This record gives sequence, C-alpha cells and structure tokens, in this order.
Amino acid sequence: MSKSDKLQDLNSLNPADVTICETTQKMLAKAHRDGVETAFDRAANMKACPIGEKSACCKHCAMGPCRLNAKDPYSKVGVCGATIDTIQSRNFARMVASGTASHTDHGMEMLNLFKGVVSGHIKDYEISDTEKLIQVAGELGIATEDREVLDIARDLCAEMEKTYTQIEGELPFIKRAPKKTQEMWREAGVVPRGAMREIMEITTRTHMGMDQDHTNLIKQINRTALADGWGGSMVATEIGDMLFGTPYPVVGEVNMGVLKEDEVNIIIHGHEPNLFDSMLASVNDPELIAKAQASGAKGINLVGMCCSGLEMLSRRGVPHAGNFMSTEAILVTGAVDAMAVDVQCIKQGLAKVADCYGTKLFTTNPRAHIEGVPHIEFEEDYPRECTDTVVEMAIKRYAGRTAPIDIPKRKDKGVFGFSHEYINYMLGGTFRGSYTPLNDNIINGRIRGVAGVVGCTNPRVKQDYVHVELVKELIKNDILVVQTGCSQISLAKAGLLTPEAAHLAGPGLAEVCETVGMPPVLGLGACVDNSRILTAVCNMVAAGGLGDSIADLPVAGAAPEWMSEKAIAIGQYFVASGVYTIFGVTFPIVEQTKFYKLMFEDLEKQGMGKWDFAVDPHDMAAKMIAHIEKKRAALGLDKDKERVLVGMDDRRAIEA
Ligand code: NFS
Ligand code: SF4
Repeated sequence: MSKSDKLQDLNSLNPADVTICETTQKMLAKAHRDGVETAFDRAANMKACPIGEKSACCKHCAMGPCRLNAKDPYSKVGVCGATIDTIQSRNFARMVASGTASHTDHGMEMLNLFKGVVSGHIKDYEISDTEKLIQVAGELGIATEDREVLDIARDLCAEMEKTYTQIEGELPFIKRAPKKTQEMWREAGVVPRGAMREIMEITTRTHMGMDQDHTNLIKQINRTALADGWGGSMVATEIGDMLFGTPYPVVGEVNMGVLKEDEVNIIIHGHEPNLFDSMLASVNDPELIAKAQASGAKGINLVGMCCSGLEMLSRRGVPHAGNFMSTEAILVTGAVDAMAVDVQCIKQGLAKVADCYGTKLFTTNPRAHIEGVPHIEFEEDYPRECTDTVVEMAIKRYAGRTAPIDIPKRKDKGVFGFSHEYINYMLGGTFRGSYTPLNDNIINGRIRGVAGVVGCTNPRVKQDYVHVELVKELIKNDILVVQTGCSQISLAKAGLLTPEAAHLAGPGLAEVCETVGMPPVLGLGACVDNSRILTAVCNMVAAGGLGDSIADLPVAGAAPEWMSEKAIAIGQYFVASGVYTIFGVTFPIVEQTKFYKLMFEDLEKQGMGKWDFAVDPHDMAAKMIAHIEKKRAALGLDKDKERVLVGMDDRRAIEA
C-alpha cells in the first residue's frame, strides 16, 4: 500500500466512532494525520473470524485443525469425533488456564519478593502494613500472639506458598469463603488444591483424546478458576497490601493531561507493583532530578497506565494516564520520553508507535520481551539498576526531543483506593467497623444491591462507552457499583468516581452516599484486586440478613468491554463463587449447545452463579437489575418496599 493509500485508509476511521475518550480521539486523529496506525485501525481492518469467535474450531492436534458449523453446531464433529460441546469446553478451559496462570504467576512473583524481604536478602522493599500481615496470618490459622512480626511472616510465607505448590489439600484462602459456599464447592468437587497442579491438570485434560465430556471438564474449569480468585489473585492482593500498604481513599488525577510538557515524562505500563515502586524511588532521587533539570526539564513526571498504574494510584495517588486502549494513543502526544513495561496487556503495536514518536520503550521482565525493543531486566535484588537506567534514558530523550509535543489538556479527578478494609471502616466507623450498615441499607431497599463492573477496553466496541453507560444506569437504579481494572479509569474520566456524582444516583443510593460522603462508584484497584470484591462479599454474608452463601446475595458482576483470557478466568471464578456474571463484546460459545446451557443455566442450579451476555449497556443493566431483584425476592426483601431504617429489634433478629 502506498503512503497516500494508507493515509486514506486510516482517515476512513472516525475516532468519535471508536472511543468516547476525548483525549484518545484527539490522539487518534493526530495519528491519522501522521500516518500512524493503532489497534483501533487494525480492528477495523481485521474482521473477526466467525467460527473462531464462537469457539467452534479446534487445533489441538494435527488431524485438524477442525472447523465445525457455528450455525448448525451438531451437524459435524472433528476428525477425532469431538463434538461441539467438547471443542467449546476445551477451548474455554484453555482460556481459564491461561488467565489463571497469569494471575498465579504474578502472585508467585509477589510471594518471592515477600520471601526475599522476610529473609532479609531483598533490601529495597519492606513490610509496610504489619497490622494486615497479622490479621491475614490469624485468618489462615497461624499463631500471632507474643510473636515477632518476622516470625509470623515466615510462617505466613510457607502457608501462602501452598496456594501454588500444594499437591493435595485445600487452598489456604478457601477458609475465607462463607461456610455454605465452601460446602457447595466440596459437594461439586471443585475445591482447588494448588494452582500449579490445577493448571497442569486442565492443560492435560484438554489435550486431544482426554476429557471429552463437558459436564466433567467443567469441574476442572471451576477448580482452576477458583485457584485464581481465591488463590493467585488473592495472594497477590494481600502481599501487595503488606508490602506497599493497604489502600485508603486518595484523590487522584487521570487522563492524558497528567503528562507535562516541561518535564521528563515516564510511563509505567503493566501489572507488577514492584517495578513501579522502585521507579517511584528513582524519580525522587535528588541526583536524577538534578540531571533532569540540567537537561532543561523542570522535573521528572511519573505516571501509570493499566493495572500497576491502578495499584499505585490507589496506594500512592500517582497520576494515571489511561486504560488499555489508550496506551498506543498516548505515545502520539510525542511527550512520552520513556515507557517501561513489565507483563500482561502490552500490545506489540506499541513498538512501532514509540518508534514513530521517538519514545524510548523498554521491556523489563524476563517473561515478556518484544522483538526489536530494548530490554533492561528488572531484578528485585537490585531494582534501581533497571529503573535508574530507564530514567537516564528518558532524560536523554527529553534533551533531544524532536517530535512536536501535543498534550491534550484534559485531566479528571476521582477518589481511588477503596479496599474492603476501608469500606468496613467507612460504613461502620472506627468503633463499629462492619458491613452491617451496608447490609441494613440493602435490606431497607435504599441500596438495591451491589454490582462489580470491571475489566478491559476492547477496540471491537466503542472504548469506555459500554462501561460508562452501564454504570450510570446501575447507580440510577440504586445499585452501588464497585470497580477494578481498566473499567475504573473509564468511569474516572466520566467523573463518576467523585462524591459529587451522587446526584446521578437514584434517591436511595444518593442518600447513603451523601451521608457517608462516598462516591456511588468505588474504585478497588487492579484486576488482581477483584479478590477484594470476593472478600467484600464474604463480609456481606458474615454481616447477616442477606442469606448464608455468596449465591444468596443481591449482587452481580460485569465485564462489558472484556478482551483478555484473564477476564474469562475472573468471570469463571465469580460464577463458581455464586455470582451472576455478564460479559459484553462477544462470548466464545455457540448458543443452542449443551455447553451453553450448562454455563448459562445449569451451574446456577448447583448453587453457583451463572454466565450471561449482552452487548448493549442498557440491556446489560436491565439483566443485572433483574437478577438483583430476583435475589432480593428470594431473600424476602421485595415485600417491604418502604424505605424504613432497620431498627434495633430487626437488627437483633438478623444477628440472632
Ligand atoms: Ni485486567 Fe490489567 Fe486492563 Fe483488561 Fe489488561 S490491564 S489485568 S486484563 S486490559 S482490565
Ligand atoms: Fe480436530 Fe479432534 Fe484434533 Fe481437535 S483434537 S484438531 S477436533 S481431530
């Protein structure tokens, strides 16, 4: 294609059609003028394969690949005889395996770091929340009284390591779930042993000629997914809190306007908080600041993107420049002097865009190199070697900036860092920290229920639009929304993570928000922090009055713009834990099959949650609300629609 053809091709895509993010729109328009392509353009030019989209093909052996008919799914089988249900369930299982492996690997890295800190050979990090450490140790049955913190921590390391390496037995954090939920899992035979074992087993069971009954494979799908939510992800969150601090609400800035024209701009994009934490130390090093100033810059400006950015935003108030679908667009500003990436959700396309605008792009993790991109390995024993070098390279790039700088001015504010611990405190106060006030407000109907709206952005749908419309609709209907991952940046840019957004909520939720001074949408952190939602729902069950398993609660989950296999693993562990979970964009299952019926109907009959699917945010909201109302009715909460406070007698009755 000639350059002018290419420009014409790029210009045929209207930025306003593919994203509602104003700054991303501006940068896409500039990219088109500059002849630079992004994932938005590639998505427009790459039609999704209709058979693959529905997961109706298999390439698990060389007798295939086999393509079945997504429109008439039982008309054909694979060469080996595999039916549509076998093929779809195996494909789904492999997505769960990969997603679980990602969170598990991340959690294991965090455990290694924690072990290094506890043993004393890693010196650049320290335990910063001993209270949390003691509380988690106690929860896992480790003696804590009259013991040194490091002593407790050593036992805790050994206990948490079981999450990954245990061959037989139950994952340590399974204990955290409500009794009835645990019993349901045991009955279904899905309590995970160790995550490594589950991932190994799911991989072998999906090999050609292995598990060819979707009703049996689903057990391993659930077991593996649960090893993510109650294992890899939960450990990552808990260790993150112990090392870097449990989040409490902090006002933060988001959007591309956080870049500064007269400073050295560095972006950290990825998932592991250790790289980010060390980079924070580097950019605050007086020597490096002096170097930056000597090169003419006013200072060094560090900002985050995607999930580790969310962890640092929640814990330290570090500004956040945007979510997954803005990572290429932001380089078009020309203002990014360096971008360092670690693991997960790093588009290979970044390399080319960075090259066009002279941004220094670096990979840092041995698991995730990109061809042609310089690699500076990050080592926890000497973390500053990597991060200082990145800063030096960024300063060099600043001094030699040639690309014109065009930073969209927009910055939005939000409140971030609602850990489940803080929600406890916020609602109950220091003396009476508990989830009882939340439950009371759900019981009296001021709040109808709680929805988790989480996950990615995806160029197959208009960026941020589905997230924002869905959340607006939910809060308007008095449903409190909790968020993690890229979704929370979509809502922050729309201004919904502020207490002032309470006026967009229905009268009941607005009243609660105004009384407590909280936003109607609570940001809980990165995708691994979906485990905070699991812990929060456990606390809701424990506070009483809303049934005795997670499946009884009037709650629902959604990933309206999902794209990654991690999102599928997360969705599956919510379903297996008892939560109704709805996804947007597309769903990798052919309807009218037995596997579809199993996932979308039958799991619920076993006491779990179920999957659902809708593309339109209003349809999605209607389905979530209907589910929440169904759960309210089952709890007998639909009879009393009057908004009366639960009195002391009622509370005693609930507690009894
Ligand atoms: Ni979650 Fe974080 Fe974002 Fe999706 Fe990717 S960054 S782990 S997978 S795209 S929410
Ligand atoms: Fe085809 Fe069966 Fe081989 Fe899959 S495992 S590629 S369905 S022959």
